Amino acid sequence: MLYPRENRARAVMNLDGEWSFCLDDGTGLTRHWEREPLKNAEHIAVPASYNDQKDKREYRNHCGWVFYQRQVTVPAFYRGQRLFLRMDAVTNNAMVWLDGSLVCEHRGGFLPFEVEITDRVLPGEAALLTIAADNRISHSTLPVGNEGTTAFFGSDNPGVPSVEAAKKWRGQQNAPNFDFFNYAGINRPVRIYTTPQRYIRDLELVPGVDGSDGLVRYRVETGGDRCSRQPGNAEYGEQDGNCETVSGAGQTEEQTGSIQIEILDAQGSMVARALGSSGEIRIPRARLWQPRPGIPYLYTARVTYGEDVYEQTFGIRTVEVKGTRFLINGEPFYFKGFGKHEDSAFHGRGLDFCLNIRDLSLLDWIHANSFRTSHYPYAEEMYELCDKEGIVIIDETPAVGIGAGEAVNPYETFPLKEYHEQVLEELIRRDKNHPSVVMWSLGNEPDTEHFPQSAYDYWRALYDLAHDLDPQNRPVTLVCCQNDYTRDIVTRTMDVVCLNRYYGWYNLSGDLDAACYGLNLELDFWELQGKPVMFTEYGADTMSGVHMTVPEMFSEEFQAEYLDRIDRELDKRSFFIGEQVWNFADYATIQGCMRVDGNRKGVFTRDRRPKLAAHFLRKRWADIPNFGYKNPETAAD
Ligand code: E8X
Repeated sequence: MLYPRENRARAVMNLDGEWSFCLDDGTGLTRHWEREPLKNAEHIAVPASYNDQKDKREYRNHCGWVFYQRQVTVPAFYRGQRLFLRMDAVTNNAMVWLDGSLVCEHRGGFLPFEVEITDRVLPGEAALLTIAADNRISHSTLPVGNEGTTAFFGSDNPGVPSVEAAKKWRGQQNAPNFDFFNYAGINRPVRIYTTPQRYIRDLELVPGVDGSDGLVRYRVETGGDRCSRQPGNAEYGEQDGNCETVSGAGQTEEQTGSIQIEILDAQGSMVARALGSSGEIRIPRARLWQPRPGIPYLYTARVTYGEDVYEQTFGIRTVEVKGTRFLINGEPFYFKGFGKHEDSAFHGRGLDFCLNIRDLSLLDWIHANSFRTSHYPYAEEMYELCDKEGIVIIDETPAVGIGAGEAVNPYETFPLKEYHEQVLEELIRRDKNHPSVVMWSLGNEPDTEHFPQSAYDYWRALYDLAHDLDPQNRPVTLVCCQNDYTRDIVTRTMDVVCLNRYYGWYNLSGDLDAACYGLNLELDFWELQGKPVMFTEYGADTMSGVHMTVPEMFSEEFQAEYLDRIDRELDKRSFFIGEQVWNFADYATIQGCMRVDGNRKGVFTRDRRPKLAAHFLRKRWADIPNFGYKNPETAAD
């Protein structure tokens, strides 16, 4: 799916700003709130989660639908163009109406969806746009919610629902089976964009290297097999019969001949070109996309098709797992970075450009080279920034929290598979061209221990699907929870073994000697598997401002010492290819007796001030190069 971009053939109308807003009282859908201006509406900012915008418990803890509304007038001079309405993310499920009629629905809160509305709006006249968002989570959603219990941190009264929630929401309640606040609403931009009648629908770019040349395989998908019938725009309706059928498959020679692709270098000079809907382009003496501090060199593919044009930046770089190494451009890469969240004061999970810039600046400051989009796909703008700044991304689906205790086999009990396939497909379709994305994560910390064979069958099928779907065939992983790793038969089959481990925090709490001992027992096990292994999480909750001379848990000194001690063990293992600390910054989560105003494992505070550990990591990572940190000769391949 292409990101909306304006150019000489396309316009983009951004619908962000202040919208009208109502929490559903349970009657919104049956009473058709979408048909009229919302009554007793409040003002709300888009994009942003609604939860923290008002000082009301009902906003923070709402469970169910909410309604957003605004008038939209597409300019009269857009007449004759196709119009698409695109929502980048509505969390978790969405319904969208124009003037009271449903134009689309979408399941899933972290990926874009769009609908052609050429026939639904009259350019020059106002239309009423209503978007409803449902934040409910359950064992059949991704991320996963618990049902029939009170909270993530376990019910001390099994079977007893939270009284307040039960009363207020007719027995419904949201009980995340994950450790971040279930921020909801229109979290990312809403836009209308235009295209000519025959248009470029998608573009796939697969970079490769041949000696000093770059080789780019490409495929263009087009749309516009019928001219749209636009109200008040009869001339377009009448042209129906003259439109050629042009779409991805089954294109004629003559039609594909009208597709042109030019490759521009970073200065905008054309360095190669080709005709046709697919093919291979050679770029002589290509410059590679390299992670920072290397140069993340970007080319632009400019596709033209009839009147339409679309430009997509891309990088020439290769990614491959070989033995126990993770190779970028053929060289063994070492991951230094974090698991992150989209999380900030007031905005919740809403797109915040300034914060993204700031976060990348901090990654630069601390000499990190990568992060994981824990625990859901992030806003597209972030990937674009990372493409430009040379930050490496492990791109994760929203599959966090699959598991329901040792008594229930989640893979046989809950209908997740199809939905999981859908999000994986949408994720790869959206992010396939980003050079920054070097690996897919199918999910975070599922139960792989209690029902090992079911887990294997479930995750291996997704692993195969991800490889099939990705034109670049990037490595695929599944992020594994601290568990009895000897029982887990799926993690060891992934391209990279990604471990979340808390020796010295959740287990062997505070005892770093014992923690290192336990960690080494486990590392001995992984050494035998012959795979590259990395930490995608390890960390310690830390209250900024708490200092100790003899470091104990929750102090800044403890967090720094914990990282130092664990890192020294990791350094001894040549198959260990990376360290991503949990978490980049403190963030909001569900309240509970293990959380003091959120999860405090941030190396930065929520307002991005460094804790002591940030200075430690900055020093450590300054001395760790992107490539060749571990002696490749000693790798077990
Ligand atoms: C934590 C992290 C959590 O925030 C993250 O979303 C997933 C958790 C640790 C699980 N991983 O709690 O801070 C640890 C289980 C240890 C037995």
